[in-house]
Amino acid sequence: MAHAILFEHSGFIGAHKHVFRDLPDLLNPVGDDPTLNDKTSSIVILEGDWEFFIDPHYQNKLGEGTLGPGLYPNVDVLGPRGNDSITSLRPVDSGGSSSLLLNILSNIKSEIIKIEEIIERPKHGR
Ligand SMILES: [Ca+2]
Repeated sequence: MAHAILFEHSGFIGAHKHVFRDLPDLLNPVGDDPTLNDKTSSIVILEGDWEFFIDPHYQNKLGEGTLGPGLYPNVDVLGPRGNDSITSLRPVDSGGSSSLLLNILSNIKSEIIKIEEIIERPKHGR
């Protein structure tokens, strides 16, 4: 499960908020409190690759690419506009499906190697 924690101040200090899924609008969260809108100054990512945005509904992306698991004591990593500006965020779908795909590809590869060995065997016998 994707898991990020937003902190109000740099160095993982102040109010914080656990996020487990797409959060389209920190200012108007459904059934939640809006206190961390435009306030995030440090981030812990426990699982998943996340994207962060200045505006609601994933508009105006911060930084390049995604942030993966790690401790980010300030949000410089999201670029000069990153501090106190996050209003939406989401995990990029990578975890489950791609590792499943990699497992399938790995299994296919090992089957191909077995088949190649079977095909090669008679040649060596001649
Ligand atoms: Ca802050």
